[in-house]
Amino acid sequence: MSDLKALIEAVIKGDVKSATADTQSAVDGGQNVQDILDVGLIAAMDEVGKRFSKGQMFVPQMLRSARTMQECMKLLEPFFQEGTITSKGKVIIGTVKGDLHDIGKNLVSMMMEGAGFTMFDLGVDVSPERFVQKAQEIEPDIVAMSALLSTTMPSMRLTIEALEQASLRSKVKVMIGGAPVTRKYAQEIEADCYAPDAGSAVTRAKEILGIS
Ligand code: B1M
Repeated sequence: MSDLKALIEAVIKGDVKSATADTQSAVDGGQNVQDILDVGLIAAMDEVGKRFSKGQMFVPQMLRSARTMQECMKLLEPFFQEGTITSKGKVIIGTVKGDLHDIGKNLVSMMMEGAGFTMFDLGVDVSPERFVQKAQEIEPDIVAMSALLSTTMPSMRLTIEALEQASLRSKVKVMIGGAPVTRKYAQEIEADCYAPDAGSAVTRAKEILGIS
């Protein structure tokens, strides 16, 4: 694995120009794309989170790093396409109410789309009512929710309750994920599955729909 240090530094600094150039040169140099993502971009965001916790970085810088990562992810997106034509299923995805973090959710959406799912991305700050409304409209196979804040996790439970109230719960599978979310929490709120990362989100989605 070649050195991804420069890329990590550029993402931490929020230097879009250098970071995208480093990503492109890693791709052109034959670096494994999954490594660029995991060992480069995601590791950089982990470091940003640590520095934020220690008071060494603040929200505007965190936002710049996030934008930088998103630009780099665009360069990697074509590599996560499986080239499937038939849809593996319809998935509504969104970051729950009160939560504006979308990088992980976008990554999950990108990987799932690449694996052949038809994605309906509702964006961030998605209320239970909005999830229900979209589910009524498109009759998805999966409702997928992301939360990055422990304070917004309860919205996942509220969304499941709202699906129940709309008589939709038995018709859809619910998948949840995000840094503070755990398997135990998924069991507690009776979600159908929990995925710790974007790669396993694809595997778990296939499992719960009984497809390969
Ligand atoms: Co925020 N933030 N942030 N932030 N932020 C965290 C999450 C935090 C852990 C930082 C910290 O304190 N160390 C902390 C949360 C603490 C907690 O509650 N547990 C935090 C905080 C406190 C806040 C604010 C409250 C700060 C403030 O204003 N005082 C504020 C809240 C705003 C709001 O949402 N209402 C806030 C704001 C922001 C920014 C807007 C500046 C920016 C987000 C920009 C954006 O997303 N467009 C931001 C960022 C960038 C972060 C960190 C640094 C990075 C998050 C990230 O993108 N990681 C983050 C620290 C950290 O996570 N280390 C932090 C990379 C991404 C690929 O990982 O999203 O975890 P992640 O996704 C993973 C998995 O979780 C999983 O797959 C992905 C990887 O494969 N996954 C799923 C995600 N969703 C899934 C769904 C699935 C399955 C898997 O199925 C459906």
